Amino acid sequence: MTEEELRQQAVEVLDANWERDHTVPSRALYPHQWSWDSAFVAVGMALHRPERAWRDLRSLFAAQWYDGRVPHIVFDPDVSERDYFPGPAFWDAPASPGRLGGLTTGIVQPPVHPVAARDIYLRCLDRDAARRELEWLYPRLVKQQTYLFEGRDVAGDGLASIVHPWESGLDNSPAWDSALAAVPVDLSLLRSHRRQDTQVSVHSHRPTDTDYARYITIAASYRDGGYLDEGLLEHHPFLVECPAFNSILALAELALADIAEVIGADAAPHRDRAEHVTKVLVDRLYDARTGMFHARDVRTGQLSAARCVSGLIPLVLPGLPGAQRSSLLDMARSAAFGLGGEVPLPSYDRTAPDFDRLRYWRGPVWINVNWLIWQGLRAHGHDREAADLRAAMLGVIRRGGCHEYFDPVDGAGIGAASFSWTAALALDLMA
Ligand code: 9YW
Repeated sequence: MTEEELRQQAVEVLDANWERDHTVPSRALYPHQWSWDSAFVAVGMALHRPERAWRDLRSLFAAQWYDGRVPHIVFDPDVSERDYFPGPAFWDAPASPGRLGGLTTGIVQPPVHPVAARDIYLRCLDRDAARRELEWLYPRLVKQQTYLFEGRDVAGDGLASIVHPWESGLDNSPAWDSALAAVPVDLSLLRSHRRQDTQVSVHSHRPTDTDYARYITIAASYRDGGYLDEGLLEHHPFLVECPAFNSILALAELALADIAEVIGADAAPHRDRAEHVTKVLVDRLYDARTGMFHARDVRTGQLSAARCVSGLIPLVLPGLPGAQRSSLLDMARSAAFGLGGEVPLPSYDRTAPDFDRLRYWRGPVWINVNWLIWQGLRAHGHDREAADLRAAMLGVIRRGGCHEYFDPVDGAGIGAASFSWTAALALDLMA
């Protein structure tokens, strides 16, 4: 497939996944609006349909909660409760402002949106119209950051905690295994609520029933506490500081600084916060013994031993100190992740005994995290390796199509076939 044919295919995927005012990640598997998916999608959609890119972000932020959190899913009221589990009835979220009348989850995802907003702006020819979009979004983006910095600083160290593996966007990553082990498994929860993902996708690719039962227990605990963040340390069963989530939190501040300059707001506090988070990330989540970053279980204070792609994402930060930058590059180039090879980086250490080439975030290649690493390589001036990674990403997409994820051994496309962020980021890579 030529680049032109891939571009055409990617545009068709995005057009087919557009629904009224947002893009669904995949028609079959994910029929609602997902938070960080909308941001990645907007980056690529800005190239051919900027008005839809803005609309997607606007519809997501129209469902923002009063406390600033942006829900990880905004449910489409026209989709049956049976088509995705857990749906709105399970989440039972309090009414929030927004056209969907409060049909949302109560958890969040990484705040990629400021990066998307800045990128759409830079791509828009009508700068005045684009500036008006930024003026509408900016206070909402800031409110989301404030929620994460204040409501979610559970450990009081300046990093945001996630309260559920779904909040990371990397659902069943081995990074959560040690923290999840303390969560009781009640498989009867899956008998009373039928999993929908395993009806439309291959079971051996998806999180196990044990993991899923734990996800439901954790979500129910947060819901039953009224989605309040006070006192989480005393009663919530899962609290983790994720290096990818916090890197994106800092990256968001850098994008907000750029946006602030465009609309005449003060950029300096955003740059200061980005610098501070970068420093705390290094102090708290970097392990000199492995030379990479690891998730911290806030309940025990322990760093996870697992070497996951999330531990390389701090590379996206231009202010990462030289020592960490070079050790992350060494790890990325090592046999564990294989930067420079024909296939992009896997989600988990290829040399680990429990590396699983098919199961979701326990091995497969995902384009969005590789795209972040690609940004990092460019930010640090590693242009040749950035070009190699770009070629590897486009190579698997050209051979396999716009799949949800790819086999890290032979590069075959697996998961949902017409997946929005793969299509959108392919467009961005070819821009
Ligand atoms: C789920 C929609 C979401 C992504 C996540 C990915 C998966 C499963 O699909 O989550 O049920 O939410 O892990 O990153 O946002 O594409």
